Amino acid sequence: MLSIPLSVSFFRKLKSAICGIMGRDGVARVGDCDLEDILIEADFGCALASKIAKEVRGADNIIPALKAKLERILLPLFKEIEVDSSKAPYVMVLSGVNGSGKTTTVAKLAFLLKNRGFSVGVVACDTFRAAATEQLSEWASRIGCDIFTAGDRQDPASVAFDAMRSSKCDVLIIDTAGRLHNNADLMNELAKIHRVVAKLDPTAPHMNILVIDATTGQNVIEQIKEFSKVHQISGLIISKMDGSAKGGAIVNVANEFQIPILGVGTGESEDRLEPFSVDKFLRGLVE
Ligand SMILES: Nc1nc2c(ncn2[C@@H]2O[C@H](COP(=O)(O)OP(=O)(O)O)[C@@H](O)[C@H]2O)c(=O)[nH]1
Ligand SMILES: [Mg+2]
Repeated sequence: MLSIPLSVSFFRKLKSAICGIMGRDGVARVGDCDLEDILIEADFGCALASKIAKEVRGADNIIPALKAKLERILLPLFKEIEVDSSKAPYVMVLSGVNGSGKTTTVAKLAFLLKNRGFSVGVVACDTFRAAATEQLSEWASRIGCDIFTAGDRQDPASVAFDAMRSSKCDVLIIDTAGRLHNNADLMNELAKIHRVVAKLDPTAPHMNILVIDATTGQNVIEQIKEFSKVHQISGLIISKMDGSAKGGAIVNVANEFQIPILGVGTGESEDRLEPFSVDKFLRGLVE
């Protein structure tokens, strides 16, 4: 099945906004302010919008100049998901705010890595909502991977600990809660999962993946800052790129944090995780 081109509609809109203010000769020579406004509206954030507007000023044609600029920001951040099998179990922890797509992304990663020949277990550490374990169990039976769930009143960190101790899997993918009573609870719980996992393997968790929802806009910056306080983020997976992706916010994130983008979610099923492709991402700008 052909995947929906990432962010095409977003960049098409951006392009038509720029074309709307270009000269009669068809060449997009726009003033700093015009372009800056358009970029701010497209969620690039004020500072980056202003920087890009200044840098592409005077270009013979704004569209290719803008594309080249965005490529320079985004290209270094592409990274493949890799598993170091000498670490078995290689532990991945997925975090993110409620509804960002963590549980779905756990399933997508399990599917991807199972297809690469790894034995995979998923760990239901979102014990905050009963439905969350059920959701992950359904995914596990659909994909055909192991699942580790909580016993009665077991806390999330001990679920992770038990999973690590008993698993014979090459990879363990830990699903976490996105909302607790307050933000401090959520961050403490994540930190505790990290601590107990490290008790069994000081190098674990081997990968901390933050799942961000592409439709979120500028709030993504705040989310990254918050989660970075708990652990170093190894990479981002951007979910819901098939929706009305706020392309500008992703460029802003890339520019501000230099965190690798490990993949993008382009749908709800397990096979909808793709490597981040800058070409695809920017396609709407040039088509
Ligand atoms: N269209 C689309 N929907 C997604 C994607 N990833 C997750 N979702 C949907 O977003 C909703 C929340 O996902 P979930 O994994 O439960 O989020 P969590 O609360 O972070 O665990 C669900 O309805 C998912 O089907 C994606 O890449 N594309
Ligand atoms: Mg969930």
